[in-house]
Amino acid sequence: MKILTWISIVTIVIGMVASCNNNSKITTKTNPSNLMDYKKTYGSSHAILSEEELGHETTSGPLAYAPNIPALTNADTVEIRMDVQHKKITVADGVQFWAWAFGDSVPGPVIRVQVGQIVKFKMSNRSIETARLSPPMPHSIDFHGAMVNPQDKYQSVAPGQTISFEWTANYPGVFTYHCGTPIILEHMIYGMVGMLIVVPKDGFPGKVDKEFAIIQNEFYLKQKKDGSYTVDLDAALKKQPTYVTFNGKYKQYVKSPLMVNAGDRIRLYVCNVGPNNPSSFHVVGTLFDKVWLDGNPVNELRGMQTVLLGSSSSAILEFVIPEPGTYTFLDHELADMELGAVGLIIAK
Ligand SMILES: [Cu+2]
Repeated sequence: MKILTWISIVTIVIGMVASCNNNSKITTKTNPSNLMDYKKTYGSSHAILSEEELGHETTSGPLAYAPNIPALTNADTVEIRMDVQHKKITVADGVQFWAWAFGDSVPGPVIRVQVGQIVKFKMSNRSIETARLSPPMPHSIDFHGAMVNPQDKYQSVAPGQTISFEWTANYPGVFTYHCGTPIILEHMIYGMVGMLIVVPKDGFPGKVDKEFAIIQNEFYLKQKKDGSYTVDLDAALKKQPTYVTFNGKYKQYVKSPLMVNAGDRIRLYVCNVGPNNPSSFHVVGTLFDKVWLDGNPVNELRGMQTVLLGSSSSAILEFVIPEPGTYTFLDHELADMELGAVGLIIAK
């Protein structure tokens, strides 16, 4: 009996050790936290404010206009310029207003950099150029994807001034950027919002057939006596948007759907820049095979129907278009759909 008992104990212990070894091997290989096991860079030199003469160029660097995704720059340092302008933009048919814009669009351009890259950012406040039509205004930029002293890098820039600062991309993901000058809500509903994509060092895992960037934002507008439109801060304080749009225009992808092929694996970079309300992002007729919350592959969920994105939250969504047809993507908070947060994907 004693010998048998000892044999069983020894067998169990060996089994446990073996299984521990197995587990630790498996853990080492697949533990997603290893994706985060790399050097991060904190802090950088002070931002510089200058009276630099404004050139004609309003943007430069790895930028594109959603739904397009910009190409990556393959260098340790990436230079990005994105000036602030006041310009008239169209939100829906017959609805235009004087927006405050990063670059020359609302939302601002999609920026794409890679983990480890140093971003050398420069922004001129060119609101003074249209002073007769839209009063000059201080502006700033707040990158949710950066780790810096906000009082320094995100300080307000007077009309006619230029700010330069740098930061290092530490975390992969999809991040909001916005103007942080008070009243922040007002600056954001005037259009100062955008999306930054930070690609992991080895790229996002897996291959897809098509990629699109979708930025959801709210517009709060009121019509003036002369028929033109302007921002309605009271409506924004009540969180009652006039329009909720994908990439800045009311139902634009109903008129001009995103075109794909049946069987395609699609990757959407979705960012709800708000500024007030959540988005319940959904695609009719498929399920999200993978969801990376905030766009970080470590935060993976599978088989999701709807992804809840709070204001300034994001996700990368991967799904297969199962067969030819028309697939509606929408904010399933259905009032938002009626206000414009809806589009179509057509699969041939
Ligand atoms: Cu601003």
